[in-house]
Amino acid sequence: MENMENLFSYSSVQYDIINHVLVLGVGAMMSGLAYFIMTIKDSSPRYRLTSVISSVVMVSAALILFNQQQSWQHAFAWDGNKWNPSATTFSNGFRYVNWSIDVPMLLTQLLIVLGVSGAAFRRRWVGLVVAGILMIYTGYVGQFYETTDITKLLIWGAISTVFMIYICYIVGISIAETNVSMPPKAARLAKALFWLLVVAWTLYPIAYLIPWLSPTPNGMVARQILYTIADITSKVIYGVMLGQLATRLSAAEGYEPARESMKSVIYGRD
Ligand code: RET
Repeated sequence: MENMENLFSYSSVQYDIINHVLVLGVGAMMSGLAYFIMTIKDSSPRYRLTSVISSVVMVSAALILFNQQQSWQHAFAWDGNKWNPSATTFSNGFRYVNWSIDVPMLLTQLLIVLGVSGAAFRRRWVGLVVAGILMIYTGYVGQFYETTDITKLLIWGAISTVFMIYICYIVGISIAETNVSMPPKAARLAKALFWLLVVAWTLYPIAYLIPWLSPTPNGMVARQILYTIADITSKVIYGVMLGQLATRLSAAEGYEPARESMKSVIYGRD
């Protein structure tokens, strides 16, 4: 019963919105999976691991979000007027544990598309993965205190944030370093990816702080909406952009995809 969602009764609208955004999340991950599988040959073989990794992330995220949605349905009972807590509970902790798969994957695929390799890859990769795991598990510990001890929530959250800042720094320098040797359009896309990552990832600590910022049923609705926006941007949109970057770099290296990319449909041929 550690999570604050279990402490409230919800109106039918509040309950439904949470149920619906969780299903939206599952749908986005399943769609992403289809997209990443079908666009794998838009890039040359050296970049294709990014589509593979995106697909892996989609499977893991779709499964956990489906589980969240099912457990939301079981955690409350309708009394004709309100949805009240039932004998089973809802927990956001599943998300944190699931991030142990997704966060290392998302960071690995970035290094691969940027073309970081050899000793530099190994050094950066270890740093990013270790910091990612520490960021997640310190936050995981902290979220157990959200209904009992806000000070502990804030302290663990602050520790976790140090690791997130370190990750953003390593990602930032990796993008800056590789930007110089990229064609201008690809370089711009890589910079946009950096900002997308920073903004999307920041939504997670905001969701973490909701029990402190707004300990109300509407706060809980806001939290699940924030999680869903963060999930779709940090996994699906991020994966699509990385795929586009891989396609551009492949084209600059002389690779000809079997068909046109969506970009050339929308903006005309380069
Ligand atoms: C926590 C705890 C509070 C402080 C910070 C956090 C950061 C979480 C992040 C999670 C990213 C997850 C992703 C999942 C994708 O699959 C743990 C909430 C900084 C950044 C990208």
